[in-house]
Amino acid sequence: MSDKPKTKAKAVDRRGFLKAGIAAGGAAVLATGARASESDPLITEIQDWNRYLGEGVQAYPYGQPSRYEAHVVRRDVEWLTASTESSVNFTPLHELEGIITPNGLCFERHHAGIAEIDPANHRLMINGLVDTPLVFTMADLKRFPRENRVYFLECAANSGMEWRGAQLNGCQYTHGMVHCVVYTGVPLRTLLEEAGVKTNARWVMPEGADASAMTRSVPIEKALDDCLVAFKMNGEALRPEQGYPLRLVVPGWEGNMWVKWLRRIEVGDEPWHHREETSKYTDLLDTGKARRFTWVMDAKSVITSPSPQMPVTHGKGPLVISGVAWSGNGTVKRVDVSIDGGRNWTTARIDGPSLPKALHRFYLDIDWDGSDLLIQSRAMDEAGFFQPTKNELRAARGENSIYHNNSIQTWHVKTDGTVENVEVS
Ligand SMILES: Nc1nc2c(c(=O)[nH]1)N[C@H]1C(S)=C(S)[C@@H](COP(=O)(O)O)O[C@H]1N2
Ligand SMILES: [Mo]
Repeated sequence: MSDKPKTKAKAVDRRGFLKAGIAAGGAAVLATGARASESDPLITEIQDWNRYLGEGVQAYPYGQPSRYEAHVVRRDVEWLTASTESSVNFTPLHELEGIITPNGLCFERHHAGIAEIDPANHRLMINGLVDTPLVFTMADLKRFPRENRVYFLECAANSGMEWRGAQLNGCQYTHGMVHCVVYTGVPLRTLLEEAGVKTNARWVMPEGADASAMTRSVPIEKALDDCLVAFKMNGEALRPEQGYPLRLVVPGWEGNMWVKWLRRIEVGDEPWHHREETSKYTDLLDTGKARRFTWVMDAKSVITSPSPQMPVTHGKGPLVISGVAWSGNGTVKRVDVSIDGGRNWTTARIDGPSLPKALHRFYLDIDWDGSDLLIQSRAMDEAGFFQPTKNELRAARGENSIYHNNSIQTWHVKTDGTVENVEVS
């Protein structure tokens, strides 16, 4: 292990922070681990699990994670939970790797609880400005050509509690209203063409079958572009909490439009101005005016480890900085990481698939000298958009907003390895 010469860290302000060595090209980090000659009973002795037969095939065969992973669960924030029916919980981003969110860990946001629907009793209607209003059963939908696509879903309120200052201690809470899965479904375009869209059609309104009857106005261009009517996630049926048996997928656009328990799509010539696009999911500016129809989720990223729930426990030396980046504009082209609060940036290594409107995994492998770090990540998407700093975002959009906070997150890694949510000025 190469220990860099130590220098004492100063106060928690950006100027006082020292740079830890960044491994050139990410390849020069020395391997960690003990020498095999140092006897460790866990490797030299035969352990019980190596000696005795394990559990047999389970009678109830849906697989579960190891019991040692029982802490890897969705969590909520008590004071953000109005009632369990109108609620949200958060994806444990800090525990995940790669780009796919396991089904049981996808955050949930419901306005009226989880509708329990027998797929045999589920229908999807297309009506309004169409030549032939149609009603589909689930079996009907499964006879149309289908597609598989990987997309992130981000609630517009993700990071909303961080607008005015650093608040929640963990990327699960600050950034956990995002998930990314592979959907299987029928292009909405195919179903609209089947019904025959009239020439004066400009908007569609998906509606949910839950007690909130969630509705949003979606422009016809988007409906005919990449939207999917999906019935599978990560290969298996949608989970009840994700809209079983059918949900709308609106790639790159705010989660609220991804109507779950999808029962109807009305085609019209103007937007409906419903609750979720007027009093909610609009961005109140300092001028008192509100931005509306801000659908695209802009370039964003966060370091998932180290982070407050994922402290450094191994001391100085090789340290893997891991994070996720995404953009509703397409692929993420580049992610930069700073370890000194944004003064110097190093281009991180994107590893794994780079798919449009999907999570991207990035790494920066450093040699930590044990001093305080202010770690940040900054994504740039294929349209050329960069994530703003918190102050840049506030200058543009004021401090009244909740939604669409895509600003740069800072974690303070302390000398003892603990990590805290902070802001730099
Ligand atoms: N029918 C219906 N669809 C809905 C909602 C809802 O409450 N009812 N919540 C919306 C919101 S605000 C978000 S962010 C996403 C959350 O999707 P998820 O629960 O799969 O994470 O679903 C959207 N679709
Ligand atoms: Mo949402």
